[in-house]
Amino acid sequence: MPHPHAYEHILFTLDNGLAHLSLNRPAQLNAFNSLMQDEVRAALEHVRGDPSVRVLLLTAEGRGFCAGQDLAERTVAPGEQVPDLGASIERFYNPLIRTLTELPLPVVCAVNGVAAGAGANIPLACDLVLASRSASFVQAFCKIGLIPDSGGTWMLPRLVGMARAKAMAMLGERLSAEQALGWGLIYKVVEDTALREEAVALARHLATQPTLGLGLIKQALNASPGNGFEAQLALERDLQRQAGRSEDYREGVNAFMAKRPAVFKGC
Ligand code: T3D
Repeated sequence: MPHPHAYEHILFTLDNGLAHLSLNRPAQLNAFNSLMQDEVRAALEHVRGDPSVRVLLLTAEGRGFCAGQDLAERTVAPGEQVPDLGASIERFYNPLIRTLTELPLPVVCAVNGVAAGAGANIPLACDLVLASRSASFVQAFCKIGLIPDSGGTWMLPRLVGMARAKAMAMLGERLSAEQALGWGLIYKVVEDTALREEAVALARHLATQPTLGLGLIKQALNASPGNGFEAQLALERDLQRQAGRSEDYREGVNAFMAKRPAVFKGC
């Protein structure tokens, strides 16, 4: 039985190594208000601290994936002090992106609809991103005088090249799921009605795989853009040394030689 946790603005279950976090403010297209931020932070802390978790699936309820920061929390009456957006980024968005990229396990993201502002960049910090055919990606920040955050200015030029990154960031046009696939932002486009099922199946598969090794693959690939060739070769050596000491490596080799399916424990 999945183990449900009681939250107001997210759904969070743990089931056989799969942690499933679904954003749940559909009427606001899952925009982040402070309570949803607190709940996402708490759920991710649980994921980080629970050694039985072997994969995280991030998705959302309703017709949208996430519309970024809830702008209803950002209206300022004349004479009122403007909120410190740097503090907001430091408190929630940056730690969220760091957590997703540093979790030593695969993070699957199923983008079920429009993804805007921070909501468009959060998937880019995940490892395997599926999007429904009707999903779209909008770097909406420029429309309200802001800059792409949540790692957007780092990820976008690396994924799509500087020319497209600047157009996305300065025009804030909607990018369809097909375009996002063609531009290298996501892994796969799935029919709307099949997205949830396919994402869960992918996550369940990953939950049976050598988690420690997958975490090291993620670490190596995430380090690659910041490393020179020699540094990356040295990192591969060090991480392979670690992988080679895992129980799952021994099991993988034994199972291969015995011509039987491997049974991985994740360590
Ligand atoms: O502030 C900080 O802490 C700094 C960090 C910032 C990070 C950020 O994410 S800044 C960027 C914030 N997000 C946006 O600017 C996106 C705003 N939303 C939109 O541009 C559009 O809603 C969408 C392109 C996402 C979708 O358009 P559409 O036409 O499909 O839907 P809609 O009708 O605009 O929205 C549906 C409802 O969701 C609507 O409410 P209503 O009229 O039905 O009661 C709309 O107000 C609400 N909604 C959508 N986005 C937000 C939102 N409510 C609050 N905050 C939102 N971001």
